[in-house]
This record gives sequence, structure tokens and C-alpha cells, in this order.
Amino acid sequence: MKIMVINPNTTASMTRIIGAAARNVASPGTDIVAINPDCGPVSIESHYDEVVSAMALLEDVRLGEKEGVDAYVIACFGDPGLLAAREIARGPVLGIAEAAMHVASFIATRFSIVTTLSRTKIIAEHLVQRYGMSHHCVRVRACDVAVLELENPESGAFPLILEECKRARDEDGAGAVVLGCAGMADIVKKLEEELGIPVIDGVSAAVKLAEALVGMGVRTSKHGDLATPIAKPYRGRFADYALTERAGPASSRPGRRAKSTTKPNS
Ligand code: 2AL
Repeated sequence: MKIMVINPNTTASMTRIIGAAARNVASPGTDIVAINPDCGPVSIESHYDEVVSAMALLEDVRLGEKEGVDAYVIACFGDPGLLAAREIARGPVLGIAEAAMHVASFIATRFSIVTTLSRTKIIAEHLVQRYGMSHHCVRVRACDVAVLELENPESGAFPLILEECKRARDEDGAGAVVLGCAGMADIVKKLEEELGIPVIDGVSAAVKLAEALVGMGVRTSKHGDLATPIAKPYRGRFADYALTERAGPASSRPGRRAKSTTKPNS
């Protein structure tokens, strides 16, 4: 099966981390296509970043539908464009926040989320409510490290994240920690060794859930609000986003996607 893992920000080095995490858990025979768009914010840390990044993300889903992608993972903890992507995809679309929270709820009665900035903490708190996870998520914590600083060895990000994870374990009584940024996917094992409790990375969680859903033969429901959007003209710069009656997504503009880091895992 082919799973498209979309990092909706435009930082290719983060896409490599995300792709590696996805391939690390993918079953033999699962092709992970890890990509990021070439237009949009370099990191996603606000509602505004989320909306702008969702536009390019939806273009990638439209391309994926033409290429026969079986499932999609939106690899940003705000799950930008999740429901819109579900409207235009046949197969399952998983956001890493929703996937991680569900996985954490299976293995612990209470979990805390450790995310990047204080403002993204508020966005994550809204997601907890939207996903019906308020009874499971005891607290959302921020380590006040910007997304791109996660990749900077000089930033001291790891000790700050570890400190918040320890507080989650000791002060919140959390049985598991959910990592609140796709850019943290490469530190899961190191954190687990230090903490001694499960640490859930949404990229891994979403890939395994996507494999399970595709394996079960379930697809995104096209009854109700997730049906293909009603065809209508879009005006001006967004004309190409209009969906055609027959085939759903219209032809996508070529050349908008950043170079794919496709590598079938063996
Ligand atoms: C994220 C993420 O996962 N990727 C990104 O650019 N921003 N989320 C976050 N809470 O910082």
C-alpha cells in the first residue's frame, strides 16, 4: 500500500525526520511517500500558518488521488486541513494529533501533551476538546521551543522537552506523553529511556493506524459532510482549486510540490 505522509510546512530537513520515523514503523510492502509543499510557511505555529499551509497540503492530496495513494498522514500537530483533506480523499486521512491521542488513550488512562510554544499549546488544547479527549488528556504543556529550533543542536531543545515530559510524569501523573510536534519524531526513544513511560509520536501512530484502516478495507465515508465538495467555480487566484463534478479534484497545477523523498521501505 502507498501512504503519503505530508509535512505541511516547507522545511525539507523536517520532512526527512518525519519520513524516517514513518519508514521505521511501516510494514514491509508499505511505500511511504514523504513530501512537503514548496510554498507556504517554513513552520506551522499559528492559526494563520495552519490555514495557509492547508492550501498546498490539499493540492498534494489531489495529486495523491490521481496517483492511487491508499492513505494520507498530515504530519503537523495542528492537524491542518484534516477534514477538508477527508472530503477530497477516498482513503483514510490521519492527522498526527488525533492519531497520537487515540493511541495514548489505549495504553494509559491519562496522558499529557508536550508541545512547542505556548500559543500552540492553546491550539492543542482545542484539539483535545474537538477529539473528545478531555477525559484522557490531563494537561497540555509547552516547552517554549520554536519548531525550527528543534533541529538546532545549539538550542538546548532536548533538555527542555525532557524537563516538561518529566513534569508530565511526576506532576500530572500522566501514564504516557504525547509529543506535540512532528519535528520531535526523532527523539522518542531517547525520551522513553529517560522517562520510563511510553512516549507517543504522532507520525508513527498515524502510519500504523493508516495501515490498519487500509488493511481493514475502510475508506473515508462519502455520506454527509465528508462527501466530495459540491462542484462550483472558484474565482481569481484560487480558480484551480475548484473541483469538477465528475472526478472530484480537477487537474492540479504541476510543479507545486517539493521534491518527493519517496523511498519504498523494504
Ligand atoms: C507543528 C508541527 O508538527 N509542525 C510544524 O511546523 N508545527 N506543530 C507544533 N505544535 O509546533
